[in-house]
Amino acid sequence: MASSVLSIATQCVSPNASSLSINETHKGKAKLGGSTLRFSKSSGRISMTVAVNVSRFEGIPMAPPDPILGVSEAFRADTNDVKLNLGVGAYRTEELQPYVLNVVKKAENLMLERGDNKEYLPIEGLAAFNKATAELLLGADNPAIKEQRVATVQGLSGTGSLRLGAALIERYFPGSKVLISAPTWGNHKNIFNDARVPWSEYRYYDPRTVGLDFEGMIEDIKAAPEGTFVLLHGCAHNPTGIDPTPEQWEKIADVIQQKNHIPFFDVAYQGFASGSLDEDAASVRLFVARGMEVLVAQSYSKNLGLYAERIGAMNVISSSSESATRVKSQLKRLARPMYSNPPVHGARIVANVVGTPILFDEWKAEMEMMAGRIKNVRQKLYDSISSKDKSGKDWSFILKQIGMFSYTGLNKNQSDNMTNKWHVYMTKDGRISLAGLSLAKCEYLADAIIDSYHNVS
Ligand code: PLA
Repeated sequence: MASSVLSIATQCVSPNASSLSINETHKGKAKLGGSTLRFSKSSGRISMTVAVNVSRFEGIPMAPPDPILGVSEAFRADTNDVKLNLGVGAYRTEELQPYVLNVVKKAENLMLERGDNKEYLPIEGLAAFNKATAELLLGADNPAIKEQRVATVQGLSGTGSLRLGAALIERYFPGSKVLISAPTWGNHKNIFNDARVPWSEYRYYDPRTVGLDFEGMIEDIKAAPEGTFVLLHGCAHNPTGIDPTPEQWEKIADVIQQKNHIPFFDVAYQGFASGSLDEDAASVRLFVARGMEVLVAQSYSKNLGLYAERIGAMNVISSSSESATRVKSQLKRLARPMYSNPPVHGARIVANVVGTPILFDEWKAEMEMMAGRIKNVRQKLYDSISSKDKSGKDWSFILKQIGMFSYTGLNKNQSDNMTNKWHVYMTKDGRISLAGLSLAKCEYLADAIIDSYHNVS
C-alpha cells in the first residue's frame, strides 16, 4: 500500500523535549495504530511526520462500466439460469456457446505443423496478411492494388485500426473534423476523443420510420466544411442494422466527392451482413472505383470469429503510389510508440485462410452458415413477437434490419426492465445482438420485449 505523508509537527520547543539524541542527525520510526510516525532531526530541529494509508490515486474517480463490454460483466455476475447475453456482438451457436470456426482450427494446425516462429513482425505487420486483407476488401484485381495506391498496415483489430487512422488525422489534418452517424457504435466517439480529433454527428436513424433518414444524412454531409472526414459503416450499420441501398450509396458518394470530403469506412462485418464477402464490400469498392481517396479500417473479429486475436487492418487508398508509400511510412511511425508491432497469430490465420483456396471456400461456407443462423433467429423472433402481441404494433422493422443486431426501439427504462425483470442483458440504447440468441429462446425474448414495450414507459 502506498503511504502519504502527513506532517504533524515541524518544530520542537526545546531540543530536550525530544527523547531522541540531539547530537547528531537522527532518524527514527514508531508505530501508532495503523500509521507510522517518522522522526527526523538535524540542527536541533525535530520534525515528525505521520505516514497514513492514503492512496496517491485518491483523486482518480471510478470510471463507469463500458456500455457494451460492461454488459458482459453484469451478465457473468447474474446467477439466474434463464439469463441471456444479447449485449456484445459475439456469435454463439444454437446452444449459445462461443464458436471457433473449423477453418481457423485447420489454419492453426497448419501453423503448428510448419513450426512457425514467434519473432517480432515488422511494424506494418505480416506481409502475407496485408496483401490478403487489401485484396479481400477491394477485390484482387482492383486497379488501386495493381497501381500500388493502397497503404495497408496490420492493426489491433477494428478498434486499433480505427485508432491508428484517427492518429493519422490528428497529426496530418489538424483541426479537421470527423462526421459520425447518429447513432453509431459507442466506441467511435471514444476513439476520436482520445485521439483528440473533433467530431460531430450526421443524421442517420429516423425513429418515426425506424429506417434511414437519408435526406437528413445528405443535408448534414453537404453542410460540413470541405475536407471533412465522413465515417461510414461499410455494411451492417451498428447499432441500427440499417444500410443505405446501392442507389443511396451512389448519392452519398456524389455529395462526398462534390464537397471534397474524405470517406473513412469502418468495415467490421464484411461477409456477416449478407453472407457474401464481395457484396458486403460493395460500398467501399464503389468509392474506390470513382477514384476517391478512402480510409478503411477492417476487423476479423466477427467474420472469422477472431475476437480475442485482435486482428484487423488500416488501409489508406490514395491517388498515387508515392503518397501511399509516404502514408504507410507515417502509419508505421504512429504505430511504433503505441504498440511497436502487431501480434502474429491472428495475422497468420487470416493469411492462411485467405491464401489457401480450399480453406477460403470453407470459410465462405461457414460465414454463410453463421449469417444464416442469425437470419433464422431474426425471422423466428419476428414471428414470435407478431403472433403474441395483439396491440397492432408493426414489428416488421426487425426483418428489415441486417447484420448481427436488432435495434428494438426500447428506451433506457424498457431496456433496464429487460435486464432486471427478464435477465436479458442488452445495451441501454435498445440494441440486441441476435448472434447471442437461439431459436429456442425466441419465445422467451418475445415475451420480455412485449412486456417491456407495453408496460414500461
Ligand atoms: N466497428 C464496429 C462498427 C463494431 O461494431 C466493432 C465491434 C468494432 C469496430 C471493433 O471490433 P474489434 O476491435 O473487435 O475488431 N463491436 C462489438 C464489440 C461487436 C465491441 O463493442 O467492442 C459490439 O458489440 O458492438
